[in-house]
Amino acid sequence: MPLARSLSVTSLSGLEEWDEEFDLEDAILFEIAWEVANKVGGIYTVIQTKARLTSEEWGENYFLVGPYVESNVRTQVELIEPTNPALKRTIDKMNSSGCKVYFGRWLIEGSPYVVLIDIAFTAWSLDSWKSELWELCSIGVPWFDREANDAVLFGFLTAWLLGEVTQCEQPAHVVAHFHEWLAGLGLVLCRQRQLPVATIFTTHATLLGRYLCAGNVDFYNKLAEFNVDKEAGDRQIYHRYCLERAAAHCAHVFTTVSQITAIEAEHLLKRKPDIVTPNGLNVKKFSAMHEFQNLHAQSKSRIQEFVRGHFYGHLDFNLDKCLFLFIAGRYEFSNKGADIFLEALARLNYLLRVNHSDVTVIAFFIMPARTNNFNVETLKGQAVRKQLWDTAQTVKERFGKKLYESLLVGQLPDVSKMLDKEDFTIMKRAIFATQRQCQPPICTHNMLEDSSDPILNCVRRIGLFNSSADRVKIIFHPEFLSSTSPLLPMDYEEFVRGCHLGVFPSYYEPWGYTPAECTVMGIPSISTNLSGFGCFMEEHIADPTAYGIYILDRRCRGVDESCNQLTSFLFQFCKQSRRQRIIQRNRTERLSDLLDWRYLGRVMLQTPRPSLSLLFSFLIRGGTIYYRNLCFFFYTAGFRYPRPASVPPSPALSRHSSPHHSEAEDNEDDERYDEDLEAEKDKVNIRQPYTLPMKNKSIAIIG
Ligand code: G6P
Ligand code: 1S3
Repeated sequence: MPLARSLSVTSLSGLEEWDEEFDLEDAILFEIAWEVANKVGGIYTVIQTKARLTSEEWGENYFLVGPYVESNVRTQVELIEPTNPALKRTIDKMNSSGCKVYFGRWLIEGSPYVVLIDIAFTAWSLDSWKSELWELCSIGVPWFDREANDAVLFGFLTAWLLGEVTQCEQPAHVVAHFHEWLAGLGLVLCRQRQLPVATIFTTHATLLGRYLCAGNVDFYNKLAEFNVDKEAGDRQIYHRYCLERAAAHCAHVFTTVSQITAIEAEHLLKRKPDIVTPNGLNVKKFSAMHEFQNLHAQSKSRIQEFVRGHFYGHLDFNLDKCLFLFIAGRYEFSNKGADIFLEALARLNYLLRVNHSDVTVIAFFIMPARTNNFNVETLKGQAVRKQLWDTAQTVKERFGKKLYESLLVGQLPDVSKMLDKEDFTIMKRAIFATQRQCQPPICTHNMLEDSSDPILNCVRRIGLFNSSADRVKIIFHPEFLSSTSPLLPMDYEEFVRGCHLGVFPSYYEPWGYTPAECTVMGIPSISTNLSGFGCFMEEHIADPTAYGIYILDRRCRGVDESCNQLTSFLFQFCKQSRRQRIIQRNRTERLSDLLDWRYLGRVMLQTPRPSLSLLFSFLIRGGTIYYRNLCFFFYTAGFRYPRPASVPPSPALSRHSSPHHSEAEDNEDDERYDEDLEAEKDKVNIRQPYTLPMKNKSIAIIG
């Protein structure tokens, strides 16, 4: 049994040097993660969205530590001289000992200080550090695991940095918060070297959990039964698993992002997290108040433009009756629920067809895979659309000129002569260009692994090929969105605003920022009761569905049943009228504050000089140091957002309110909906900020 695996650490060990009473003005917070100024996945969002608030709280004493990646630094970081004298000495010393450590401001909200370590520059130390790691903890990292090698370099360098900082003449009280296994070794080394650093480790997912779920395993029912060593070994991640487990056990405070991941960590990492800190967002950034409905309309029309090009020659559906659904994220086919989404789309297609629905659903899959650029057919679609637009403009100008000349001589134009032969020729040529022998493509790019790609293979199996008869169409965009794309020039936020529904039926999702982002932009979403977000919303909202937060049951139902439930959510959504969707978006957007970092259960500590042991006993009981002065996170247990006061939308009782209605829908009438809409409008215009009821105003354990 490796040594690190059996470490048992008491909550305060290593901090004997700290006074029993200390002034928090002297405390320094380091937050250490591989995703500092380096976007890989969700941890980037956590750090980036929290930075403003944490900077406000800790001011000059807050430092993020991450890897130096030149391309990121060039665009995101302003390099400056270190501001803190102890840190300046530390960086100078490290740089004169063969390291390359940079200091700067990360150009995001809050402009936090960043310490960026060039791990490649110190790669010559890798072998000796790996030997040291083996001597210390019996963790052997194989040469071929590039990510684990990076974790070793990053870990030794961060421990070196913290060691130097704490060796200054007047050492400050240092709190170091490490995120995820890639940064975890730094924490293990701090403890092993007995640095006077208070450590926090947050896991955003467990390595083993992610791997097990991606396989064909009944994960949640078997959680308590896994032979973790064997499972990690079988998947060739034993060394990574050891690093992760060692960090979790060595930390003074161990946290995770949701209750469901806390249970997973308890079984797989063998330590129960001391506290759950749900992930928030910087809601102000997304806040568009009453404007968000207009933003939806604007972005939607840009997606419609793209669709016009993509489906050229097959535009036999009404774009005004078209709903845009999407799934986005890391390409983990079954973990992120792309498998059951596709299956549900096939069932939805059947339902829409047999019910002769005039609604068309376009489902976007935004999941990055290995490609070799856009495919010709997709680019051609946008070129054809552009050409049709240009032709229409040319004919319009010629028409306008003739009309003008006719009016100048005081005559009403002879409409039959307004378009001449040449105009018709241009238009016919443009129409001929829209002829197409093939169906509109499913995938926008040339896939490198086309024949084994799970989304494409599933589409082949369910037979949804964008044919005219299908009411559900699929577009797979295997690259993250960008406003500079020649195909769909929109960034992710604009795209989300233009869609109607985000669909995230994940099987493995410790938190899940995608539905949270939809919520703050007023876009309804589907998540699951196996995702941190879904469970959080279920716990804190009396009737989530009424707010456009559909929570799929993947916990107590089999796959087929969950798939039926998802199909039913989608079908119900398709049956809503435009008016109902508008009402629902208003309700969804009202939940924004619940997801703001500011509201996620912050409580001010009223004494500026807490006793250390009390502080830590508090931390162990359920708080965590996040903010200076001291603010603590409390889990918002017990709070429930009330059911909406107005009548919940029912597809049977609706009619349109917007200028774009179809006549058929205009004819539907129901007084209750007028009232309902007015009630909703009032609530949106006079938006009342609410505060979550706090468990304690001052912390009971102090004093
Ligand atoms: C927003 C706009 C309306 C528009 C509506 C379309 O509410 O303010 O002008 O009609 O979106 O909604 P839909 O759900 O059909 O995209
Ligand atoms: C993880 O990123 P992921 O998409 O690999 O961390 C995120 C931030 O805590 C979390 O939202 C997500 O569920 C995890 O899976």
